[in-house]
Amino acid sequence: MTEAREFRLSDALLDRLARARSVLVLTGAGMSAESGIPTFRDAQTGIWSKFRPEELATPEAFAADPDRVWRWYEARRKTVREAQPHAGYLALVELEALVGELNVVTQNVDGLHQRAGSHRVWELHGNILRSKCHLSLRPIGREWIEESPQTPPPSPYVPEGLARPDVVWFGEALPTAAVEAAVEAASRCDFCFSIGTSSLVQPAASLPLYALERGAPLVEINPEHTPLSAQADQCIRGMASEVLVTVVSQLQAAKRENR
Ligand code: BJW
Repeated sequence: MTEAREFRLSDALLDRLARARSVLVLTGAGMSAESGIPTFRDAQTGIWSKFRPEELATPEAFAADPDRVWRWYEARRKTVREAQPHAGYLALVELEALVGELNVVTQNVDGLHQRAGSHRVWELHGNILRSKCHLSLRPIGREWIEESPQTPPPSPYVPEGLARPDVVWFGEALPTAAVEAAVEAASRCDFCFSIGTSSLVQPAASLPLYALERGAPLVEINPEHTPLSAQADQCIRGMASEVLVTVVSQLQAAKRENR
């Protein structure tokens, strides 16, 4: 494994990427950090440096104090609505045109990959801008939410139901279609990037292992060491935006040379 001092892919890995027919990109909160959305576990700025996860991101927390949890998510929704995808997101859109197929599997709930223009995006932990009934789990439209004076707004479907964010809390099952697509993409890929994730939360953290089992090279982009680092073929210790712009430029140059 190589710990790159600069933000470039090694020549051997660049060659594998240039020949890849299916690329998997797994992203976590670090991908959105440079767009101004706090990560979860970073010591100084992470959301959970101020709150304990079990107080806010669990069904039990919502049952105990729905108003508190709803208000916390309202504040985070505001941040997400104001955020813009950074250059790394745009680099991933460019990457789509350079490889056979690109699947972006994200743990993020902010929708920035889709807003940047990536086409094949699988959201493992839902989307913070959507809401659903906490009992029937049926989707609730933004208009209903905005017109309600209550926090949380009541469910339009079930008398005792409340609106809750359409995200996946600890102990909850991930959306089946997204998990199936993600496992399938990981098992099929011939190159894998893990970007800006602590690689701690399951089942997302296991996806790169499926890629490794298949023999795909794994590149981690993260300024910090993670439990996945030891298994990566290369760890690029930089910020997602700068590294992705560099890697995609490298690939574009390599493709021009081979024309
Ligand atoms: C940069 C950067 C820059 C900074 N550039 N990098 C197996 C073993 C043990 C436990 C479990 C297991 N299987 C399941 C569990 C339990 C649990 C779990 O994994 N717990 C672990 C903590 C141990 N998992 C679950 O409960 C999951 N559900 C489940 O498995 O259900 C099973 C089931 C089946 C059938 C029926 C019922 C149940 C659900 C997990 C849900 C996670 N939800 C959250 C909240 C989402 C909503 C919200 O936003 O509020 O998802 S928790 C939080 O963690 C969020 C994230 O998506 C997720 C991952 O965080 P991430 O992305 O890794 O962020 P950080 O902050 O941790 O790391 C950021 C990284 O970026 C750092 O490394 C930085 O260095 C780096 N970075 N700036 C690049 N500029």
